[in-house]
Amino acid sequence: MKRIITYGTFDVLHYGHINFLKRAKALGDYLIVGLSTDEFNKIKKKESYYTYIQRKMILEACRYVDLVIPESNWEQKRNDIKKYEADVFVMGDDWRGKFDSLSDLCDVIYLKRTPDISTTKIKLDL
Ligand code: C2G
Repeated sequence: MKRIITYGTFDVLHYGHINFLKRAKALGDYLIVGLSTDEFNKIKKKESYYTYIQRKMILEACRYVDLVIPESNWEQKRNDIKKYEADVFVMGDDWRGKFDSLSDLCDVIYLKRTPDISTTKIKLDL
């Protein structure tokens, strides 16, 4: 059972997120998503349209997601990787290099971001 872990806000879930989650899941058998809490979003200076509970419900409906856990700070990743026995840590390549320090614990992979889609773009276009 190859376990994959990733983190994010995943607000107003769109096909860019789904394309990411699909490829992340394809790296193994079980995908854990650390979903940014509303409080952590404030630290990330990110306003989200949906609350954590709403974003969690939507994410749990995604066929590629097996478990959603709260992401409440920047520092929890190492403990999470150990606690959930993750074999792979994966993020979109806008984060390329930022989490290489985790490579002593698991594989660290960055996947190409899906171009021309973001929650901000959706808000502006609407
Ligand atoms: N993503 C993507 N393509 C897009 C938009 C997002 O591949 N068009 C990916 C991002 O690279 C990220 C994931 O989808 O890996 C979630 O995106 P966000 O919710 O924007 O994540 P972010 O706010 O960057 O939070 O500790 C890590 C942070 O919580 C990451």
